[in-house]
Amino acid sequence: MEMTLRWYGPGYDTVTLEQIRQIPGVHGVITTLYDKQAGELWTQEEIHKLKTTVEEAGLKIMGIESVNVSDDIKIGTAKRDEHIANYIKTLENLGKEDIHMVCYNFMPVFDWTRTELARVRADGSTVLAYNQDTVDKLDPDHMKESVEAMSNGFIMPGWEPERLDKLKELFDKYKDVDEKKLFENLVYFLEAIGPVCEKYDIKMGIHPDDPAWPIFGLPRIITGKESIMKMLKAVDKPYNGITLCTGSLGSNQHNEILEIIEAAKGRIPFAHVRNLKYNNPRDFEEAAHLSSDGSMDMYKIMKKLYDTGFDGVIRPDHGRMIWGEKAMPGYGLYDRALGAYYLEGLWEAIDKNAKAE
Ligand SMILES: [Mn+2]
Repeated sequence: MEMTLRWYGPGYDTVTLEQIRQIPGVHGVITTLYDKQAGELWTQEEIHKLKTTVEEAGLKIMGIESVNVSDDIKIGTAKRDEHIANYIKTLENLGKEDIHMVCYNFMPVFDWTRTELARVRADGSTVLAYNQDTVDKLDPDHMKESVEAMSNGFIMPGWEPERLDKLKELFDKYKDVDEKKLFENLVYFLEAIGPVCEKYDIKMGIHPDDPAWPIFGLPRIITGKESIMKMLKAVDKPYNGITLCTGSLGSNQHNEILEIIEAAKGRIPFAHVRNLKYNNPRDFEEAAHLSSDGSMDMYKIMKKLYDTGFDGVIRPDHGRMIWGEKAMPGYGLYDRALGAYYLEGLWEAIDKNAKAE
């Protein structure tokens, strides 16, 4: 298990590499070239520069989150092969720079969706929250304005202004893409990148859909155990894995995270471990990582990862905003550092117990 923190890169993150380096046990980051558009090529020089920046701060790049997959690939337009060729070349360049884990998602149009970016909890912290009634009332045609009003000038990954500008057009392009078509396009993509992943030993971890059900009439294909196993079996190779995101999978209360870890063992190169609190079946908010602060049992999740031989990269996920910090919602330093430290404590206890038996 390698504990890391997500870092958005120079100019995009309020958290510095020097700060991350001082979190005990964290020796690496998960990062990205944040200004790259999906479908664009990442040159080896650009990757090398990012790597040098991280290494000069005494840290290592443990994986990329994300190399985004373009909507053209997801929809299967005439441009998809050109974008896949860029993706393959990007993977090759990452492999040459000794980077071996890549997270991506296959969600149409949007990345993760929340309806509030700063809901105030009883302790005065603020968190990301989701309310289905609010989503049902949102008009996708006015999503850009809604998102801008919610995010206080911060840009959520997947919700970049240039994408939101084209929202209506994008929705139209997806109108003939149902779950079956989207899944076929995922398999097409995975088969195409297979040779380069195998050549450079790159593990791909698809991020589950968040929330884990269809929204705005768009299809969702990575929502729970059944769909994950279908995806893993469709391209049954070690390079084709998942990012085990407990918060995203846990957004659907019917998902049994422990069963998913068991079923997908050996195919989990990356884990996002965080908690959330359910207020009712249509409303959840993010919580501190501590089990008792939310609805999930972090001990059991870490234990199951340990027992199934998880040896991948892990990171705490969205944190609360605490202690007056101003940062990208979900991505401040303080609460994520607490989360990392807590998860490391659980892991140490589990490991020592196992070895004492
Ligand atoms: Mn996640």
